[in-house]
Amino acid sequence: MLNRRKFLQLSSFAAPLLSVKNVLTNDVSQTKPIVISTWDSGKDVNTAAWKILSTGGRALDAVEAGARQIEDTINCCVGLGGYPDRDGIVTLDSCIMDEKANCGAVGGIEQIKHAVSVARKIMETTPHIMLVGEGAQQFAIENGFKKEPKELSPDAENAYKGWLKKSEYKPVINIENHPGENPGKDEHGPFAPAFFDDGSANHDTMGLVALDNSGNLSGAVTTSGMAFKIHGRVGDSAIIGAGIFVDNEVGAATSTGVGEENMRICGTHLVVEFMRQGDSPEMACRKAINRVISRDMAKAKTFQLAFLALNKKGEYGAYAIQKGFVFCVKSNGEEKIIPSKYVFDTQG
Ligand code: SD4
Repeated sequence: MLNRRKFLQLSSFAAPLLSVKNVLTNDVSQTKPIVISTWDSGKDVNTAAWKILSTGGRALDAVEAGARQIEDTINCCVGLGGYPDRDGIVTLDSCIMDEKANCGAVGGIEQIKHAVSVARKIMETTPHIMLVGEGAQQFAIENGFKKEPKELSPDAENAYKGWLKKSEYKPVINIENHPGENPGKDEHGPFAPAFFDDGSANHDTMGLVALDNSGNLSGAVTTSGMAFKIHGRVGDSAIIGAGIFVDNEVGAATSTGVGEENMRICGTHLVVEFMRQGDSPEMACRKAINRVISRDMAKAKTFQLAFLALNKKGEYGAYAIQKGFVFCVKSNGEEKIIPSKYVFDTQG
């Protein structure tokens, strides 16, 4: 018979195997609290969110703290250090949603660092959900947010100068190459840079969703949006149901990639609805990706779009159109960067 000591020895032997299984299937059950976030920069974002989740805090506070962490990072691809629009102006989109379907969003806001906190302020203190442009900035300043200088970060400045030579709006397929973990071309070094030398941009969005100890879900997303976009363009990261969606009975989802392609299908809402019908988070993301691809396969090969989802049990999963999307997970049992499953390997 298996005594307790033997069982513990066996389980500690089995733990690494179980965690390999989890990487392969992304299947963990009854895990809370937990936070998952887009791209490898999600690792530090998760750490910020975890400070709140691990001490019994609210998922809403955790996702805001995570988004603020990356908005604070200087010279980063998300936030005011990100790439500007075609007129050389950085504009941010963000949205946030809690377990009661309260939500707030901000689109095309300039010179305010913490777009996610403006979105939360809109959610908590106004009868509205979204403010955009000058009105959003005015609201932020009235509510004590500091107006930041207009200048571009050094990286963004260089990229913009490079881009101006041709001034063509041609988003690159956003990927990250992790040697060993994510086999493929590593010509951009151990981690693909956010921005390539010719002025083209990689990824610029942080989306995260969390489940707290009380079993409540929340999500937030923040971005400088597609580089060199037309001034005034607002992307999916400001749209509830596209950038994020939360249904506390079911699950939550977030997205990154070409926002227009996500907005066409209200992607994160769709992912949550698939989970409601019984799909696992990964299958729900896969079905939303299929919805996009089935409309125009040839076009889908030319852009990146990825979904990341978490259900009420703390199970998570992701799916991307292109190889190269990674996401980060943090819970009591795991802290990982996981390469997402994908449909096409056009970069390989
Ligand atoms: C947008 N979805 O503005 C964002 C861009 C993005 O990684 O996710 N980039 O369309």
